[in-house]
Amino acid sequence: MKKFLALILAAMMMLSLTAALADVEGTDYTFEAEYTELEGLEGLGVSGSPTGLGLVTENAKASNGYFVGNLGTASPITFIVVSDADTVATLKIRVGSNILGNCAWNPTTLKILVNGEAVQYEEFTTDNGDDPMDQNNFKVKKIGDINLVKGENTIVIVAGENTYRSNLPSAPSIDYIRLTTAAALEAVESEASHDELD
Ligand SMILES: [Ca+2]
Repeated sequence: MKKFLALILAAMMMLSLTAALADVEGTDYTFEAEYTELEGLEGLGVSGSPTGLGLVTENAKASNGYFVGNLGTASPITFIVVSDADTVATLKIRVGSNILGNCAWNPTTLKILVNGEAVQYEEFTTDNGDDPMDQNNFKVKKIGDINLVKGENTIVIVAGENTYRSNLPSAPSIDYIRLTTAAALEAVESEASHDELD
């Protein structure tokens, strides 16, 4: 009987593993970083430290025309996403180099937290690219599948342990996050950001 149960358990584990490896099907939801609540955040600039909406920069190659950048440990970007069900979603982020040169981002150098839990993801890199007029060189990076709960969820992206900006921890510039899921999602966005940018 024990052996039988063990077999059932093994089969179930394999099934759930298969499910985890398959791409999540559903709708793509894009949430712009510039619409998150930026008030009270302190950034990390080349000269001086931008704060709040000062973290937003206009850029023709950014989705919605803006991105947030010059981020440090005191400027976590927090996306608040309301889901109509407990669900799994594939998380992608569109990030730029923030003119930091070649940087490697991984769960140590860049923390991504979903409902307070650090997401383990494969390292990705950003670089300034070849175009001197576009030193952000935005790219979409797949982070992986995350669990969302019914109701409010927080997805935080914040500088981890690194020395990428003048020996201080920084982060890539962030254009947006994209979630693909079967659930219906809605973002809670900053009125101040909408008032300023729309
Ligand atoms: Ca954007």
